[in-house]
Amino acid sequence: MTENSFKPKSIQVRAGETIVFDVVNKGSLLHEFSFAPPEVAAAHRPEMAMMFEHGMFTPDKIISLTMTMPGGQKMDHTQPNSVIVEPGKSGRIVWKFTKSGALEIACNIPGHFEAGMVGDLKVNR
Ligand SMILES: [Cu+2]
Repeated sequence: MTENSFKPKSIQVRAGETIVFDVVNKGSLLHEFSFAPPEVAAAHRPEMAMMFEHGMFTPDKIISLTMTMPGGQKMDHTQPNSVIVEPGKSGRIVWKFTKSGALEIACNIPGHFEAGMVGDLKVNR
């Protein structure tokens, strides 16, 4: 990952395969590697913006992946299908793809998806 793109931008796997994604951030800002059905990813973006507003992240640092709001509500960014990686570091996701379909790879750090930090992950049968 770098500003603001994924390489490769397209990934193909097979249903039934377990994939180890070792994701390296070669940029100078925080980036996320996540994959989900496009509508799920779209719903996640406003949550991520809220986490930024509440100081869980800065543009280049993870402050905390979980946070309790004053009202007791919990915000959490520890989903198994996403990893947020600081500049110069790497992260890992191990995932077993069970069914075929088209998923979206996205960085949901505010502004990055909009700047084109998006890709596709095709799960073939
Ligand atoms: Cu990014």
